Amino acid sequence: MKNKYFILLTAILAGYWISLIGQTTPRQGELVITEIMVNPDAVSDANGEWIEIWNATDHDLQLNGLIIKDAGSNHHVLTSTEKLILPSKGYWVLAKSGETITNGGIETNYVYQNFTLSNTSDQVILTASDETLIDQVSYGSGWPIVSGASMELVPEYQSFISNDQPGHWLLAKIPFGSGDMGSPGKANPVSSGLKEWEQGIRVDVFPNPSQGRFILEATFSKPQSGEIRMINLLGQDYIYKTFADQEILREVIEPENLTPGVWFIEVISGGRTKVTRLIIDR
Ligand SMILES: [Ca+2]
Ligand SMILES: [Ca+2]
Repeated sequence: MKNKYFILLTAILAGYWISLIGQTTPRQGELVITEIMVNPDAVSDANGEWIEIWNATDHDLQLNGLIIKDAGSNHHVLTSTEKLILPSKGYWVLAKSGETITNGGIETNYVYQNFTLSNTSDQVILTASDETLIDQVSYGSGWPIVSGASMELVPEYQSFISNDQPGHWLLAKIPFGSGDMGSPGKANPVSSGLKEWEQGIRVDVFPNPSQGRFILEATFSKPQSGEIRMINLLGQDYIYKTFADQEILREVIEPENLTPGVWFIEVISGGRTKVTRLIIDR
């Protein structure tokens, strides 16, 4: 009888030991932040923000107890009754919402709370349960942040040190789910060029002056995502629209009830703004 319990206990301990060896908790550099959706356009920020992480090791990692936080008050501990296992060399998407209808059409591996991404500057910090650092990314001015596209870490810089540099990140250019750009849960595409978002913009408006109807053409040296805004000296806003993955943008705009006078058309892309003057004369 005694012997039977001993065998049972040994078997349980052996199983526990195997699971400990097979799935360790991550240490510094073993997880890498590879993609960040700061400012979704197809869905709201409240539902559509997400972060992609990558297991850089040749073994599975157990993420229960992992902390995601910023330098401020955002703080979340990954919690589940089940084991949260990120396979070797695999990608996980940590997201605000697990509902594909409202989160932009992404498959999520984990849904967090109390963590939001500022559209201008913020930090994504991953630590172990004892707050020792695993990886962090601090983005801000000079980073490729636009509405409707994620920032993707260029694959050749896929390490926890290289992802600190803004020049190692690019705007995503391939659509997913509901139409925003990104590659959630998948390896980032190898890009042909660097810093497409820094390329120039050419904007033409004709006829100008216009009696109402006019054509707006914006030409980019590489496909771009961004926004168009039309404002006048009184601060009146007429159109506000976003575009994605466009090399030549051509819009026929037929404004109704537009106040005659000087209007400014702003094409905003990759943190740059091109302003063109338009006279409405009628
Ligand atoms: Ca880092
Ligand atoms: Ca990706």
